[in-house]
Amino acid sequence: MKITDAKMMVSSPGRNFVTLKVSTDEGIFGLGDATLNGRELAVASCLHDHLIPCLIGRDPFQSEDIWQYFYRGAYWRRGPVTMTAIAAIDMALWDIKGKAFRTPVYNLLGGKSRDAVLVYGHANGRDVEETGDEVAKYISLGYKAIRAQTGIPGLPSTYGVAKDKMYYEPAEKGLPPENSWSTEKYLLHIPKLFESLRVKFGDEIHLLHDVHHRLTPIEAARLGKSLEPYHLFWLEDAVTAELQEGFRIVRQHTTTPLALGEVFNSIWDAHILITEQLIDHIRMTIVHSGGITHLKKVASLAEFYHLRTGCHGATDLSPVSMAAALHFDMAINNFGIQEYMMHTKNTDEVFPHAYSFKDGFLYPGDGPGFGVDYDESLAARFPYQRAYLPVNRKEDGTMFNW
Ligand code: EZ4
Ligand code: CO
Repeated sequence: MKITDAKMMVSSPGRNFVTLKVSTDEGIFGLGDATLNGRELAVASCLHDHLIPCLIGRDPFQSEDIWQYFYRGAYWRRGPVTMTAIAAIDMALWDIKGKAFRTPVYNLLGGKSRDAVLVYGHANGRDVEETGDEVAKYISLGYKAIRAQTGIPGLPSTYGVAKDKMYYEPAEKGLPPENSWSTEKYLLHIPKLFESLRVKFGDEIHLLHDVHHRLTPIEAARLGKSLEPYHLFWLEDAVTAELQEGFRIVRQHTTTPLALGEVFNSIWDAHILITEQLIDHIRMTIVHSGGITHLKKVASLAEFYHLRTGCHGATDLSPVSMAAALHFDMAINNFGIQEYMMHTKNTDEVFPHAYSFKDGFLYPGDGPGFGVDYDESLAARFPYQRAYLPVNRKEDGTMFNW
């Protein structure tokens, strides 16, 4: 089989998505997601201007060699733009292979290791009361695991508190919006949220929380300790992780399970975290970490160090990414949990897909490949719209992490 064409398509059915379609001389095509929130066109150019010309004519079954060609074969390695572009190609190749063998991709990765994929949903509110109401809503929808975020008294905006409750979308059209932040106010408030949720909903429901890279190691240690009575499933992205060694400090002080890595692009962002067992869940995801080919190696290394996965799965990951993650989640032994945010109706219509939600679990479907399609003529009705994630400042105006 030969790759005859590869087309990079940008559309905005509710939000911006970059989608790669790789076609072959046997009429089979594969899809890959290349969406990098707020930097969509950089990945589109990387694919269109630099990688696609080197892809035409290759054998799509040689996904390992093609991966190595674009990673090892390049002098300039890693980084989110490059690794997302490589991931899109890699995804499309696995999709082609599944279709060629008429089997779901999970069968090519070792077959089903479980019946279904445990997911967590997103409850958020302006205050503790409203977040509690949202948690109740997710429980009634069948969710067994729920991430809870809340507004912080005295701050005009907080990460994770959405305008539209069902479709959380942090990117905004136009130039980047500005949020404001106070570590002191945050640290005082968050334990009150989880105390209230445990009183209302008991011990069984899995609760998660995302700090979104806002604390220093010792502050994260304090938060982790103060949340221990409420036994979180995980505390996510407590500290920015350019300095992996920083997690030694967090780890020494708290037994709250730690999750990290939605912004990581390769094993070289996580090798110390994994081999020193500094975290419990690795959140690297297929689209931003070099595709299935790289992530299965990361998950295998993590398996030997008692880590489980927890792939990123926000709305800026297209249904192609979501499906790829589900096939991966089904197949590996050390799967932990999968993040899941519902896409809007427009997104679902542009990307018809086989996966479905029932009682807190996602099912990938048993069709060939990933089971996702892309309606090009419908997508053409939703052109790209410039949009950015917010930036964040401390209350005195100092630039901070978003
Ligand atoms: O901010 O996907 O856990 N989920 C998250 C997301 C991220 C967005 C960034 O593009 O942290 O809400
Ligand atoms: Co996150």
